Amino acid sequence: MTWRHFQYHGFTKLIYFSTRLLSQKTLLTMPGMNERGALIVFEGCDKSGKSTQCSLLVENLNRCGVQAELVKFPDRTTEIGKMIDRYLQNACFIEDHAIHLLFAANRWEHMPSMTKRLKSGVTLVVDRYSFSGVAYSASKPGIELEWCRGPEKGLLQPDCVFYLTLNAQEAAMRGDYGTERYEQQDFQKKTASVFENLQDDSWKVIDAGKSVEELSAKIFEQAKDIVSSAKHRPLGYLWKEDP
Ligand code: T5A
Repeated sequence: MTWRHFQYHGFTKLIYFSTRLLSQKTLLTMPGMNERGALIVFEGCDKSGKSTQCSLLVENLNRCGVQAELVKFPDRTTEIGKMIDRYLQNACFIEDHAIHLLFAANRWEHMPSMTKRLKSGVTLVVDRYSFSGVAYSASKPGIELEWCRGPEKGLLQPDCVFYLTLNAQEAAMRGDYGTERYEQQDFQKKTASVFENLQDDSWKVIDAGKSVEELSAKIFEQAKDIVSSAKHRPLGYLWKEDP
């Protein structure tokens, strides 16, 4: 074998073994590459403890090796979100239909990033979603529930909705209740009744009057099953089949 031949074959072998090593390593470090993450939504009236439970669920899932991230609606940091924030703080007036469309637009602007993360295997824990959008707007006089669902159709379908229930009087005793636009007991009672109309088989109703620890343990147990069963199910789209 000439020096040239040796160089050629040596180089080819080097490429071959490096490629094999790399592909083995990729398989080892990326098990279940085609598995998607679960879309887990928390809903409920104001101060029912959604944000507290969302954060705890993300922590618990990450601790047991499930990659999970928090998403919150409204996202008050985007340009649309800043308008929503001013509206909620009673700093401006926005017509009822128009604010409804802004809340929905705030979700649509996150769909590409949420879809990408779910497909890459990350579980998303979402603090409020389209059901809040519909429940709060449809509680206002003159706005039809069906009209409210329109701009939400086609958003990602949650694998599960944890619905935290707490009566309006108990909620009013929590945190800084009353500082934002919708934090009034009569209005909250109306939103609770709309939430009840929106429930389907994917909803899990949780009595939010229990302690933080008791709730988070119960939710974590159920969430582990949801993450497992979502892995190979295709992503769905909200209210797409409805007339
Ligand atoms: N909205 C929202 C719409 O109209 N359309 C939409 O499309 C959307 C997405 C802002 C408003 O916007 C409306 C709905 C709302 O009115 P937001 O930003 O989610 O929505 O409002 P927040 O103020 O962030 O959230 P909430 O007021 O709903 O509170 P949470 O998240 O339910 O409750 P949390 O966890 O912050 O806890 C509240 C207090 O209770 C205590 C906590 O320590 C805290 O002080 N607490 C408990 N106390 C006793 N026992 C427990 N188990 C407790 N859990 C929490």
